[in-house]
Amino acid sequence: MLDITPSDVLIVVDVQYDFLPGGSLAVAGGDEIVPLINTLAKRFINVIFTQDWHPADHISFASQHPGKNPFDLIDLPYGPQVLWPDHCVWNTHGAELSADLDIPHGQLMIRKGYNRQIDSYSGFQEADRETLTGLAGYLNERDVDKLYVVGLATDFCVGWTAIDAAAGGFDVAVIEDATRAIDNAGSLEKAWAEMQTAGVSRLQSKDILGKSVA
Ligand code: VGL
Ligand code: ZN
Repeated sequence: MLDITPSDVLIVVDVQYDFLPGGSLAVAGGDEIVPLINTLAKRFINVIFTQDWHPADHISFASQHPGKNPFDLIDLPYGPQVLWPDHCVWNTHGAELSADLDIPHGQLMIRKGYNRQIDSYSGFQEADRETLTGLAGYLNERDVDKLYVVGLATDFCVGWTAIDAAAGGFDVAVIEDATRAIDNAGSLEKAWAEMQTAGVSRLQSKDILGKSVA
């Protein structure tokens, strides 16, 4: 069993209504992980949230590209971009974190994707791979070495956050059963392969809780 130390950080990625059943970009089973995330969070002194937070005319929305549909791939100045249904528009219900999260000790919220022209799956940097969010600086100032990542979606915001964390020199693990995936066009398998290459550990919640939590 893994020992969680007082300096370890749990990052809870994008547990927002638009990614939960009934939301505009619903991730299958997304609601199932909320109780497990609450249980895991009790083991951590340090919990950080990310929140996908887009303007209504965000460049990642298919609605902004005439003739395009959600899940189409386009080329943007910073690289390929999957187009999405409108989601997580700031100040809408869909952008709110689930009220079923019970993590009162959460200490920081990183909003991402608020620049109209650049998407941001990762909690560390935007999709241009230049614009930083400040999260690495925050963690480094706090002398954090080890990160655990949970939330939605495994193959996009969880995966990119974990890979950027590893690239930034953090020891990072994704707790697989506390994530759910979009899994579009092989994206989940690809994300796990990329995470493995980046040195991200793949854990299950029982590795931390010491028992299987159904
Ligand atoms: C996400 C697609 C678009 C995510 C965010 O949270 O994984 N996916 N925006
Ligand atoms: Zn988004």
